[in-house]
Amino acid sequence: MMAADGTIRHDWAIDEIIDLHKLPLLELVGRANAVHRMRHDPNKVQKASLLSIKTGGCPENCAYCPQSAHHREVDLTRDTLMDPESVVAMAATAKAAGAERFCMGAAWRQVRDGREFDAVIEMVEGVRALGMEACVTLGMLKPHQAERLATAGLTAYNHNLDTSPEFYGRIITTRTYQDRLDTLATVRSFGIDLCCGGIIGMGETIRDRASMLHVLAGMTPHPESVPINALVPVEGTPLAKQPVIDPLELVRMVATARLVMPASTVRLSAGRSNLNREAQILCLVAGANSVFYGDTLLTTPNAGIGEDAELFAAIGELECNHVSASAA
Ligand code: SAM
Ligand code: DTB
Ligand code: SF4
Repeated sequence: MMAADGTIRHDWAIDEIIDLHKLPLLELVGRANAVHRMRHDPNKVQKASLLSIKTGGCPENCAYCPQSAHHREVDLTRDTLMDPESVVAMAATAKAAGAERFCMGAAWRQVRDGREFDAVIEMVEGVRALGMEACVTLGMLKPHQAERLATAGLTAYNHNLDTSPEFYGRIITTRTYQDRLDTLATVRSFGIDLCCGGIIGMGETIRDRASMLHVLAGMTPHPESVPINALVPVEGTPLAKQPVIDPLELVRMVATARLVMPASTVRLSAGRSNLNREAQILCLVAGANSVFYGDTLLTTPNAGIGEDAELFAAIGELECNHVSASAA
């Protein structure tokens, strides 16, 4: 069993990760917190704001996703790509409310060259000009597209593995795990940071969770950013009836991610609205150091800004700019 020494390793075995994950909870959280403190400011929680710049109608069939065109029963209004000016204005509002990072998501299978991609480039440039970090998630990318994003100053590209290679085929069949890995390698080759994580609570086993962490921790370097989402079951998706997970499962997943990727930013992502203040704080103690901030994620409700003001006040961040805005 490894000591909690914060060493960066890329050779974790799945069984080693499982052993960490099943440690007694207090031991696991204690070790994760020790590693966290070696590598990060324990009082700093980065606020990232999320905006759906193009909603719904996606050709992929991800079983969890309300934006897939395959799930016709979902109550969601499709929307075309937003215009860059409004997006950058929303980023400015989010910044005024305390967000340091602005993440823009498009329900695309892949990027296509043309007017829409040009508009996304403009959004990235605009967000960077505000002095914020910019992240986009646009589906699969070709090298020349990654290059354009890098030139526009993109900080990070979000592209999740979602689950283990073994469980993946139960969740998505319109693209392969290898497609995901190929896009990640393309992004990386242009010097853009990777934001890559997954979802728990889709019916996968603990071994699947460890196996996903094994793939992430096997990357050199580790993804700079690792979002850990808890499934938000959405009516009309194939996973609608999946029970909401126990918050302590999220605590274990965050802690294990922190132990195997000591220097990465671990983002407590979707599912936070099902966690009370204390459970969220436990996740932060266990090594999460970022949250999505604002009333909505992409299409589903997030923890509210008011509740987050209480959360940040409780952990001692007394200056929480309380600005009410949909993109904040
Ligand atoms: N189409 C792009 C893609 O899949 O890469 C970007 C958008 S997609 C909505 C971004 C991520 O959101 C997914 O990879 C998934 O991890 C997460 N996500 C989507 N729906 C979710 C849900 N209902 N619960 C939790 N996470 C979800
Ligand atoms: C990530 O891992 N989680 C965020 C962000 N990356 C793009 C998205 C969560 C989406 C939750 C479902 C929704 O609101 O549509
Ligand atoms: Fe499309 Fe992304 Fe949703 Fe999958 S997760 S259906 S690729 S928007």
